[in-house]
Amino acid sequence: MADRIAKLELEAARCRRNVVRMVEASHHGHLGGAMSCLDIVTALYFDKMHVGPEYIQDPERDRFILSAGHKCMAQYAVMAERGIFDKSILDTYGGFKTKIPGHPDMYKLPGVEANTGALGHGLAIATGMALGLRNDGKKAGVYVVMGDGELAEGSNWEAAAAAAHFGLSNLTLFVDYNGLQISGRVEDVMNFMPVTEKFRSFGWSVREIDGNNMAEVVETLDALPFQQGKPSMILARTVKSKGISFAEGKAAYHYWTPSGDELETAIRETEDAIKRLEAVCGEVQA
Ligand SMILES: Cc1ncc(C[n+]2csc(CCOP(=O)(O)OP(=O)(O)O)c2C)c(N)n1
Ligand SMILES: [Mg+2]
Repeated sequence: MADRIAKLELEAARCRRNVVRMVEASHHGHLGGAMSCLDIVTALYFDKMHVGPEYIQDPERDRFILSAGHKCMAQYAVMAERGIFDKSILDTYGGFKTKIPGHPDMYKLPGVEANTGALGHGLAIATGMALGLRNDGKKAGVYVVMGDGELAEGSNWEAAAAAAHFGLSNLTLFVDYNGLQISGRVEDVMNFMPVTEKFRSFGWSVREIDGNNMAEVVETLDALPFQQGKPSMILARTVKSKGISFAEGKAAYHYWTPSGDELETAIRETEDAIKRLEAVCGEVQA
């Protein structure tokens, strides 16, 4: 288990460096939300889901829906690290005719399952997918990452009711609870706490974890579905801009246009994290 967690932490560190690489190339991007959900997305792509470059068209593949599409640098970083597209494409982030625009586009990047960016649609899309897969007798799971500010979209609650009504145990929702949205603290803009009780009352099976703790993320994924006949919801407490010291927990870094020596600092910090975790992985294997 220690070996498995250490390797995933190293993959997450490499993916954080990929996020910074995209900002290096384009000079801007949604840093905060990408970094907060990145450990979860890494564990899904590297440890949990049946996905990969060879399975893009496979009807049995698991489906990942990034409902909060602005967090897409996390998904691109992980897909590139997982070999689903060439890493050189990271340097085209947000550019003209790129495969990796500022919100994910299934018509541009093979492996993206749905176009997102307008908040509040991913869970409804995923609910339909999960129902369809079950009706077709497929074992594939559907995994959604949503933002905590995004909970304010009313369409989520219609989807939450439908997913419970249909008893979709093949559907898993992570709420990336970093406490911040675009304009400040979620509890000030639109408070949806207690979120766990709301989902429970809708008929979901619910857990609460530290979403930046890889061991907790992996244990949670291993325990899915939490209850047969119910969809699973994980309230994942995270830190916005996790891994970038000057930006952690600050609403101002929701969208980052680097100034001063910020970019150099972010490169150094993410590269140091990789080196540290490479050493740990070497020790664990030895
Ligand atoms: C329907 C809709 N309304 C508003 C926006 C603008 N918007 C982009 S990101 C964001 C904040 C989302 O906050 P949260 O879900 O907490 O994600 P985080 O910023 O923490 O990644 C908003 C309001 C949008 N993309 N879609
Ligand atoms: Mg948030």
